[in-house]
Amino acid sequence: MYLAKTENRYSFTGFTKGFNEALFVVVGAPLDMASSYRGGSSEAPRAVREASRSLELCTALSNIDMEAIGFHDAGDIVIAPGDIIESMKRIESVVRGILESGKRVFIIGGEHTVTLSAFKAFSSMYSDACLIVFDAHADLRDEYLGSRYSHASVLRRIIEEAKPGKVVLIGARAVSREEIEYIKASDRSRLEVVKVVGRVTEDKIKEVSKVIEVCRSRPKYVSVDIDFIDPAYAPGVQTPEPLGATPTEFFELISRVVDEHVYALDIVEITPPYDKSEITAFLGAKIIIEVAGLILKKLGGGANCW
Ligand SMILES: [Mn+2]
Repeated sequence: MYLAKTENRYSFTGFTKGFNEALFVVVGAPLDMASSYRGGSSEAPRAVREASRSLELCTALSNIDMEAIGFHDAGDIVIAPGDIIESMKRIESVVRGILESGKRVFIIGGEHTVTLSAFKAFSSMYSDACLIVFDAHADLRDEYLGSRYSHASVLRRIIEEAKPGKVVLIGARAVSREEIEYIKASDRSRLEVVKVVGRVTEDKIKEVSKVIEVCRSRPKYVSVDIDFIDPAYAPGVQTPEPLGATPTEFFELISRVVDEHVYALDIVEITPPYDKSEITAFLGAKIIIEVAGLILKKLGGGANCW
């Protein structure tokens, strides 16, 4: 069969499963319009797919054979050049379509603004939803550089417009006074922040587990702004911020967060033009594969590798 010798090098992991058979769907959202510093995140879906083809598919954290499970790669959402509002509507409608088909969706951004659109689709289906965000920043400004749809305002817009049941922000090592005031004035049952600066200690892992407890049986959307991880390990980001976690520490934390109720995950702000040696793209691809394995393990499905 000649097909065994061909591959789609632009699909996630290199071989794509049919939409109907797949539980996991990968989609690119190359929105790169409202960033304040350096651009290039629209290149991330391509870079992450390329990196994914060189990773093994036996997961490290859950010992699941993801090669046997597979992903459907839905391609990239078509962005309307220069029109952020229309582009955001398209992201929302594509993500809603995937979720309504009963799939788990992995969204490769794009800048963090992608999360606003994708989470709107999510919360319209799951009113009680928990949004778990890993981010060096708080993204809670009312506006930034005159824009209300800036990546620096995305969490604030999500809270106002999509009304999540609960937001847990993990990270927030680089915040402004305005954002600290906003956090202090917020209802803790709606917005909780676990500040992570530097090394992730055992106590910090316990704190995250405790805060996440209220979301245990609720539908969860996990948003990973890759700048949560230290720029030494994730240099290809829009706004690098020192004193981040190592990838090992990040995987410790996310493995406490992910369970069978995670229906969507996005990875945002990967910026390939600044990604020396493709370090950040590989990390992004690894996160998707590992989280899929963790979900499957909790669902009691999938075959073990070892
Ligand atoms: Mn962010």
